[in-house]
Amino acid sequence: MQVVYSPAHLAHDITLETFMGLPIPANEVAERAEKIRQALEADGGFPFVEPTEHGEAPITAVHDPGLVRFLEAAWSEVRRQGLQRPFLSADTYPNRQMFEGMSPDAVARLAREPEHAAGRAGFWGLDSAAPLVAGTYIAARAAVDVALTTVDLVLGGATSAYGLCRPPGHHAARSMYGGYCFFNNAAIAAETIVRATGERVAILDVDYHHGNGSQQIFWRRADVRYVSIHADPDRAYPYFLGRADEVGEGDGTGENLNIPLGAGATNDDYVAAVERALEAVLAVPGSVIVVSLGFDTYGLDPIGDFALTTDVYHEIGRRTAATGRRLVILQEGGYHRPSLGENARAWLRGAEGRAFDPLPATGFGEGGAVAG
Ligand code: Q9C
Ligand code: ZN
Repeated sequence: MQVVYSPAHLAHDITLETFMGLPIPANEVAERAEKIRQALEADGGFPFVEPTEHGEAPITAVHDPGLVRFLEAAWSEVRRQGLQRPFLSADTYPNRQMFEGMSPDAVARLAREPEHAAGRAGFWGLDSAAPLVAGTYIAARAAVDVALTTVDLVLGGATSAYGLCRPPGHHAARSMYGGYCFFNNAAIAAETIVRATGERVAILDVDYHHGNGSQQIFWRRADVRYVSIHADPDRAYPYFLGRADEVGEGDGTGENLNIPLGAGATNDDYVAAVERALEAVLAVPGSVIVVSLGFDTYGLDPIGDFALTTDVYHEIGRRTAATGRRLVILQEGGYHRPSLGENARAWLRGAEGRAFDPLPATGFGEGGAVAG
């Protein structure tokens, strides 16, 4: 299987994030993508290709141009405004209750982008967990090109291809970034496939978190079905979307399927959920599935609470490919760095119908010891 990778992600050089008001070591770091790249290179069965530039039009096909302009200028604004911070995160968010009792017209007029960079980050951002630095925009644009080049390979005849997207994308909504995501790589890919083929597309999201951005973008759409397995938002980010009763509206009614799982979900729980999800995916006509692939479902993930093991990723990849659909597989989350490479290798080999032989001496599983 071909792998699309760009070193441009290294420009999104993140070391800290904040959690509940305190700085903590960042989860979404460059080492994640490098670990996956190294493991797939060591495997030998994954030819690497560089992305080609696809421009801005596929991005504004799903995102507000205002979001693109904000992300493009955000860091130069931080500097221009003399803000002494290692990364930009918001000071104040426009909580919906701030406008309680005001008409939708009044809210549209009043809730507008302010001048201060920390207010702008609140206007466009979901949360404080998506630090933005000097190289974020260039890396986020490259991640979109990685996704779109993966689409090109599959529409060009490949059965499947993998885009090593970083930063990830599924929390980014039409007019909002957040959750380590800036542009919604999977949504941009799905929209591009719909426009190129006229077929319906299904997104299968197996990241630990609910892909609120993907759900929002296609909420009223009949042509893109969104199916997600994730931690119940009662206890996990993004908290305010991802419940089982969210089914879409208008033309999109019935096209959104959320499968929330409890803490400690096992391989068996997860495979049962995958069976349900694949049934919903196969109920849609069309030849392509976009997979939002996260490994934060892994038992040792620092921000997840599921109990999955490497073997089950091989099995899920195998079952997803056994649908007979072509797969555009795009990387989302996964934060246990020592296991990321093996988990990706297992999933992708499963999707190709190849056996999984663990690489010798990777030595993970022992308190995060990093080898290789
Ligand atoms: N203490 C993705 O997996 N909250 N995004 C983290 C950590 C944000 C995850 C809290 C999680 C975002 C793509
Ligand atoms: Zn995630």
